[in-house]
Amino acid sequence: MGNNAGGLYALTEEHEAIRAAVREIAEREIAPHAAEVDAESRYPIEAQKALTTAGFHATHIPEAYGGEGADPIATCIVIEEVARVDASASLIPAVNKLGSMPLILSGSEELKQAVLPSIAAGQAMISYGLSEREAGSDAAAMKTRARREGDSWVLNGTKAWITNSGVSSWYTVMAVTDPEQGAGGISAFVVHADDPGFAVGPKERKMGIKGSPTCELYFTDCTIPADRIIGEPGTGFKTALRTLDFTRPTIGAQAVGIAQGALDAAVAYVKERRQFGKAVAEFQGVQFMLADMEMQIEAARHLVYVAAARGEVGGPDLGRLCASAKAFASDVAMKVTTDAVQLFGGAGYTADFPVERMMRDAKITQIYEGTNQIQRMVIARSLLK
Ligand code: COS
Repeated sequence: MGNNAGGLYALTEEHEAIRAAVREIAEREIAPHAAEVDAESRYPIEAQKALTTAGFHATHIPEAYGGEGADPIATCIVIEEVARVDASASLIPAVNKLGSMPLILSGSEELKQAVLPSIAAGQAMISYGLSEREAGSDAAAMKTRARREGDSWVLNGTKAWITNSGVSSWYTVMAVTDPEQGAGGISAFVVHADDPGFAVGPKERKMGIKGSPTCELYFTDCTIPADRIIGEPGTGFKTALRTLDFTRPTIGAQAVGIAQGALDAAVAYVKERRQFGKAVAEFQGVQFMLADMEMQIEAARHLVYVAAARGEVGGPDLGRLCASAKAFASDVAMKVTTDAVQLFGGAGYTADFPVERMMRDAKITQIYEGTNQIQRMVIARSLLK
């Protein structure tokens, strides 16, 4: 629980040291490739190597499984600082957390020992398979099935929009084991890319986060050992939603990072750009825009850290707080990146500057890990219950 007793938070010297270390790596080894990664829709392999070498690829994994055991705020800071230069690359630590949280929260000790050390060591990554084409916001409407056969589970179906698919070795997959039970008939499993009957589809062509592959997963009599189930049969949907309570703040952190990157670029640009005989930074209208961007980012950052810290102690308002952090920060990222493009004028609309990429990347943070409409539903349900 450390510094976050009661769910309150304070940033420590260690947090600031982590921020400085990640920023240095991000600027030196990730930022120089970000435009090319986006233009070519290629995986940011340089970022993966740099983050893995420095131990920033999956900081949340507990020490018992060879990880850093970093607190949730530290993990948010890592994601934030990587997203500040390249949102696609920030999905390496973010999706490693998303894919492994079901296991950390609900898996057997044996399964944790079988999977988590490879992720902590940077030998493998893990993705999260909940959504299907016809089961996005209504996640419990999934059709992928898993049936028990002797010492195995056999999976059939298709998962959609799976982040980092193809580059991950492990996949947490939610599937229906008892169709009579609705959400209570869904179970969670860990599938390995080499398991028979598992395949990854072609890459989606996307608006943003182009460096992070998004594909379908195909299960055709995909056969896995019986002990790859996470928790008891029928607990998978709850595990999947509980996971999101721990990872929606990390998407908030990604959004804060994207927004900060756009503000930093805009501040530098308006000091250089001259019109009407002076730097555009000297116009009060521009200054007010910058001030609004700064206020929103700082507010989002603190809400994200509060929500992340609350995960360590739980409480009835955890889901509401995490939904608030994700929705607020991602709305801020969309607004701030759009304003950054505006401050760059015509130049901002071209790929010569990073702000148009940041604006495209920001959009997904309002959609994935639950649309912001779903976040507002979660918040309102919690208020009204
Ligand atoms: N933690 C643990 N359990 C939870 C939970 C949470 N945060 N939220 C809900 N549950 C439980 C409920 O208590 C319920 O169990 P009981 O029937 O035993 O009470 C069960 O899970 C089903 O919950 P609910 O009835 O609320 O499910 P709905 O089908 O109404 O769905 C929403 C709830 C819409 C909030 C959920 O489907 C959701 O978050 N959808 C978005 C999915 C998403 O984020 N997709 C992105 C994928 S990751 S890129």
